[in-house]
Amino acid sequence: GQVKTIPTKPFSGQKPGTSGLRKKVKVFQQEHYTENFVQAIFTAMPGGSQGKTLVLGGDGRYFSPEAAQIILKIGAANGISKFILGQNALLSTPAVSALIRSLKTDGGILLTASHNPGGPDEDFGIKFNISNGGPAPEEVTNGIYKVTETITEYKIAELPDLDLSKTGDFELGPLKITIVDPVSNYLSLLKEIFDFDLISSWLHNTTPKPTVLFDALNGVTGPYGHAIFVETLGLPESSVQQCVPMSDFGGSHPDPNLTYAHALVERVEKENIEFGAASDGDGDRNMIYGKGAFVTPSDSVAIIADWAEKAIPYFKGGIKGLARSMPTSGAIDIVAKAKGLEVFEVPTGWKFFGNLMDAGRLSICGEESFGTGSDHIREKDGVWAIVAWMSILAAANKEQPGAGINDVLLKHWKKYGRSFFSRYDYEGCESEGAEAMMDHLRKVFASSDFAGSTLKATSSDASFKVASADDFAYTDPIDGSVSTKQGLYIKFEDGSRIIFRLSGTGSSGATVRLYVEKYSQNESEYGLDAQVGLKPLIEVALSISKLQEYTKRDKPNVIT
Ligand code: VG1
Ligand code: CO
Repeated sequence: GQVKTIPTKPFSGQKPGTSGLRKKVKVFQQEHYTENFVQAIFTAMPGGSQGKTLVLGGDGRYFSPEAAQIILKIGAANGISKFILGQNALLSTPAVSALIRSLKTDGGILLTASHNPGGPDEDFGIKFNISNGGPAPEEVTNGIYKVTETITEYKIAELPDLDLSKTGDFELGPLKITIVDPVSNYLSLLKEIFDFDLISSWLHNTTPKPTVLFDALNGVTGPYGHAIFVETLGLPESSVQQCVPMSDFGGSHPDPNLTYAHALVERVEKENIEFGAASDGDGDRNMIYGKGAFVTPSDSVAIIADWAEKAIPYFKGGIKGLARSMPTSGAIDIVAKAKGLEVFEVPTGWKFFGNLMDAGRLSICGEESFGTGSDHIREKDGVWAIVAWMSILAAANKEQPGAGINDVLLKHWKKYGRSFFSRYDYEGCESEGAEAMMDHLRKVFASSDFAGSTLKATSSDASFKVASADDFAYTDPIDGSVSTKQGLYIKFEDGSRIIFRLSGTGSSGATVRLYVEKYSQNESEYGLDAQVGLKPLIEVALSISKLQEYTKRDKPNVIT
């Protein structure tokens, strides 16, 4: 194909956020918009694009096939030599990471806006991952952004569209193309990590048999879930639902939490299902939910870390270290302490875990936002977390026949104490008001008498003494890079915390996230609803931030 150079002008705002560039489909469909960003990736990728091999795939959302064709043509014009694609451009985010690593490619391009809704009027996204399989670090994403600010032309090869529907090896102009089944490489990785016989024997040899429900929320993990739960573990078809990937996720929000995964929650409660789980649009998030039992993501990663050596063959040789994102509760810190392991606190976003894993200092980590994973790949991994939980239940049943999710939770809290945690999301706020609220908090923090002051709840006489308050900054212990302004936190003397952040994954407006955490070692509190225990802290957070005044919102859209 002949290479054409097309003149273009920069678009503002092509700055990758917490996880890639996410905008409305209509924004990506503007003439040259997608092309500019794709060209910027090839221009800014480490070591240049010449002769490189990349994995390409995504969650199958609307505009993915069109974007894939554009990437192939611009890639060909920029000297990329080979693309490995998932069939129909489908690959879960963890599967892309696994393919990059097992085929030792130079990186990958992911077509996803994760848990954001899809369709002609919803979101699309493009993310670049580097050769370790993880999201590009800030240095690279800042480089991409810089190119988009001054771009004057892009190169594109005149090639026919590639038929994405057939697997096999192909040639497209100068490009070598391999189209793979999206599931098989990932499935064999999971089979190396977990003891599927152990899980199977728990599922089939326990009386009464535990029931399972996996919900892919019409996202990309449907085929992965079917291959694992039905084909590998021999569960009935009724144990998976919404497992056909849809370009608009069936019109719903493919985010596995109590609000958006209500179809799962309802069936689990109605049918007394022992083990329920869901993942998000691109498959990197997970929710664990059994009858009457919800596992907070902060507890989930702590419990996986606690059981890993016992229940998961991959960790038999020992755990290197643990980590969490800053807003995630400290439950995992307590497990680390008990096991004598290093634990790291990094900013929000999976890209911050990669260096620690590459350096051999991190095995298991998680985020409060339903993200859990390990160093088997460099992305969080929803299906991995779900199979990890089944492994824990299988192992727990050997010690205590009939043990369910709640038994595992209670045992954990009795041993380590319980971190009550909740996040309030105020979606669709005006950016100006949200920024003003953050500025207001920075001013409050800056006053010399803030540390040491006492903040009072509004509906009770509870009060909290401020130990410290700051804007979270992180220095990467491996490469020394510094990331500032990663969220405003107040730590209180009793160990409780309040955190404010603005989301970096939205496609328009601002989302304010408020996180609250309180640690308890009082057994009589373990059964409490988190919202009850956290009420005084939430009141303190709302009054100190003047959130209602700045955002004009009296309620969050989502509470997790
Ligand atoms: C959110 C979560 C963050 C997560 C990110 C990407 O970011 O809070 O923990 O890493 O989404 O997850 P933000 O900036 O909106 O708070 V995914 O599944 O969207 O790739
Ligand atoms: Co996701």
